[in-house]
Amino acid sequence: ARNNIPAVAGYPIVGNVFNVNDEVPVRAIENLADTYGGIYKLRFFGREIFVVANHELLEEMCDEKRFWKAAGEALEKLNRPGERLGLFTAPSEELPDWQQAHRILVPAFGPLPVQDIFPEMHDIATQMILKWARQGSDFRIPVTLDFTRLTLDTIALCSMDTRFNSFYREDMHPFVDAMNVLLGATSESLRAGGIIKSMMPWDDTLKRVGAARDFMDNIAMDLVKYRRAHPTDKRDLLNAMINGKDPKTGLHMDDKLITSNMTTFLVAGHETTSGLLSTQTSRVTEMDRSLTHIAGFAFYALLKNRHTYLAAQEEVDRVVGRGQLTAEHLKDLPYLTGVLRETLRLHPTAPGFVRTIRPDNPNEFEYLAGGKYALRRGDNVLCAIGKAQRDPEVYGPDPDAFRPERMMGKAYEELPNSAWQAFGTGARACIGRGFAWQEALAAMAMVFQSFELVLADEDYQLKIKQTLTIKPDDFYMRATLREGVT
Ligand code: MNH
Repeated sequence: ARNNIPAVAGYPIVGNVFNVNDEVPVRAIENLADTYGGIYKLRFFGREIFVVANHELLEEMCDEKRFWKAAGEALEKLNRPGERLGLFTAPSEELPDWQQAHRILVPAFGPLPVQDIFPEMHDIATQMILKWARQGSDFRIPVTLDFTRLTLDTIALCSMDTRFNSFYREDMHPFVDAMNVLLGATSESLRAGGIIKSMMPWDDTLKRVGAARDFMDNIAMDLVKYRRAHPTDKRDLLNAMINGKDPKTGLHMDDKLITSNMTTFLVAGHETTSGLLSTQTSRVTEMDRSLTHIAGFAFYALLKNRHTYLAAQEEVDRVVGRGQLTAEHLKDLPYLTGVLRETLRLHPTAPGFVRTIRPDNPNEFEYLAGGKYALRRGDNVLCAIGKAQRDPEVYGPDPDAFRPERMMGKAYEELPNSAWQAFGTGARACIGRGFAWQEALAAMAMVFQSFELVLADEDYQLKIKQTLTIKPDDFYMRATLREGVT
């Protein structure tokens, strides 16, 4: 049954390296499902990786009794030998480092602590609003950059009471540059060019990545040291890690483990959320045509999107009005919530995760689709959620259309469990989900309160850039203050 899984035709030795050698590798992987179906097999230099790209099989892969997370090729590249492992890239939840950090941090990311930091999120979003207002309606807002500023400054302020002040500088905080070196090289190393380059004796990628890692770790380590020297009683993530005791072992996290999780939050906590915000805003007048495959569909989507823009604005005006946004308002924004869910359905900013047979599962083989396919212990399966979340079996005849309504109320509740997996699943699911949700909803509501938005380039087609996560590229809009906003 393992041989029933179709293999993508490739070349000797390199295998399928060139099949995914796309500007956006995950897009190439999603597109292969149109030819090979909901499960298929890729080979890179003799190493096999399975891809699951429909909802039914994804449901099985999300079964915690049979499978669990494998860090996989991309994430494992982010670890350095001998280093303490942050939550995200830890190869297994059996590792003591993962368990300790998980037990201490899950409560710190709970609903109440997240609500406590609403004022900090509001503060940073206000900086962005003021900047846009000052720049005036002719200014081309570099959307992805400004949302990167927003989410980076927010995670830095909320997690360790530090201001990166990204809205007050032209360039990005050097942390972002270092992070881009790291993520860029990681993505690159999975592509044909990168693989071949890494075989060259003069290739300095590892050295550059190492330097970038040192730089990021030093920023985080300085923050930990500073906090130890200047204790506060703030209920932020840094204090949670410094003061928190593992309920099971009674132990504190040491500085190295705190540092590596701090770096993890700074990376995981802003790339994904900024991508979410900027991609969702692109729906204002445009729809992702590169993904729909149906050229004429864009026109329909265009009209559809104008309607969703107006509906979102109407909800904000009705629920929040012109006064100051509070954390309570966020519970009463079902349409905006649907907008964010629908955005992450079409453009999951963390576009996939890897699953494998659990070590405590006694079976050597796991069978899928009632025995039709088999996976063997050690096989890695990339769950291509960007494709599975567009499965017509679940989302009907228009899975590529942007329709927030299907992500609201009863329609949303009745979706099968794994129909929407943008935050992952099981013990290794996103720890920052509530954090990201509050941040994204608040920023979106505040932008709608203050501005009328248009595309800066009327005929802009969404371009996607992938550096591990996906984000829109070259996307600019203009913002005009709405009447009565002061
Ligand atoms: Mn986040 C894991 C998506 C925001 C911190 N995150 C995951 C996973 C997905 C994910 C998917 C599971 C990956 C896997 O199975 O390999 N995360 C998102 C998205 C957003 C997001 C789409 C925003 C939108 N994440 C955040 C924020 C933070 C954060 C904000 C921190 C402040 N995420 C994490 C951490 C993990 C994770 C830490 C790893 C959890 C673990 O394995 O224990």
